[in-house]
Amino acid sequence: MPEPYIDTIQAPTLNECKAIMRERYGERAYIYNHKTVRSRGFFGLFSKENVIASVVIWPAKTPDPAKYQPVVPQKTIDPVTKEILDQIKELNIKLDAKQAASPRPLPGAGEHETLVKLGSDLERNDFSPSFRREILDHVRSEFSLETLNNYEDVQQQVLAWMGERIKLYNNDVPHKRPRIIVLVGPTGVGKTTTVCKLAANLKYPENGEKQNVSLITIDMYRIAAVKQLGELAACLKTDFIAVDDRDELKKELLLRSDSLDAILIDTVGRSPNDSVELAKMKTMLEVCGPDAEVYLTFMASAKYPDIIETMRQFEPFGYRAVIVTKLDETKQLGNVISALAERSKPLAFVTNGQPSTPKYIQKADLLSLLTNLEGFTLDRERLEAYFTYKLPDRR
Ligand SMILES: Nc1nc2c(ncn2[C@@H]2O[C@H](COP(=O)(O)OP(=O)(O)O)[C@@H](O)[C@H]2O)c(=O)[nH]1
Ligand SMILES: [Mg+2]
Repeated sequence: MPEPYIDTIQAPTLNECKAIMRERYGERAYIYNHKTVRSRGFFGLFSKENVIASVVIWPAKTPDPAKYQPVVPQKTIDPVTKEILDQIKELNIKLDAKQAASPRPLPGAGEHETLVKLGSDLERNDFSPSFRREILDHVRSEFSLETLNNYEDVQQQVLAWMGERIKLYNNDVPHKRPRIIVLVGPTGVGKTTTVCKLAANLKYPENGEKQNVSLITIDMYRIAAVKQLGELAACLKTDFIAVDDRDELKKELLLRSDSLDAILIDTVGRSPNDSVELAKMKTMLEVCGPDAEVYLTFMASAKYPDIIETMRQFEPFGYRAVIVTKLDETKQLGNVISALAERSKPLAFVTNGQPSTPKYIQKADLLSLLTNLEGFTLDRERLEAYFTYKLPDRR
């Protein structure tokens, strides 16, 4: 497939971005994503809003170099600036949460019927109020009254925007031996089962070399949990050990580090509201080192506020990506999509069945997340083409 040309345009308003886009590319271009950024002046004074629009030109057409020099993004940021930027990001997240809490108009009487229908479709799929507003605002600003009449078109564009907002975790990179894979998350979400699915995947891969793996549990409070993992480990013909303190974990990791390709750690199954417990677990897991791949695990059917709360509670573990379990139990994935998008957390795997076999775990992919949303009919071919060229850096 020929590559499209993609550009980023910055201007004080979306309309000005559109005008620049038309001037550069004529009718072949459209804005597929935009966000408003605010540059903050000293003490919050003199702040200025700018819109950054991502533009795709299809079929590809490059602008006249005499008229336009693409801006090369600055790659290196000094540590002090980075810290300030991080603080601003944090403040913005809090501000966004506040704004989300104060009602801005969702579609009501007098709005185009497409917006009303879309609003209710988003709601019944459990999208968060702030994500629903974001999507609807996007549609209001991108579609003219005339194009709004084509619901099918609006729907495909909305699915594409949703896909844009989900990051996928790319794990196909060379790993240091042994990989240490840790699953954290609330009780009952499927951590133990998922650890075994991952272990089975590494031990009996469809392609590639068979890996030598070992399982460790620090879920030592429940005899049943230890027994559960022990039995699963036996099925996998895999070494298994239960540890209950930091020194023991360190010793076991050292013992295994020369002979193994991967060590998978299943963690404690107590309430995540028990902050003392979580702090203890965090101290214990520190011995895994900075290269440990920590994944946060939660269920697809969890309510949006609970997912956000879980993400907050497990943030200190520095998890790299998320595993969403039990996709087979729900079709309403708006909660998951909203939380991942709003917290910018990449999705690594999804699971969709009780048995601890590789069949029931998959690498995350956008289309399967978006396929089953209620009321949405996904045009697979069109979106596949869209994602192939829109998300190269996230795959
Ligand atoms: N339907 C379904 N059930 C699952 C899935 N993964 C795990 N489970 C079930 O969820 C329950 C809790 O799983 P477990 O691994 O013990 O959760 P943990 O407490 O987080 O370790 C068990 O009954 C599992 O069989 C899944 O992908 N789909
Ligand atoms: Mg468990």
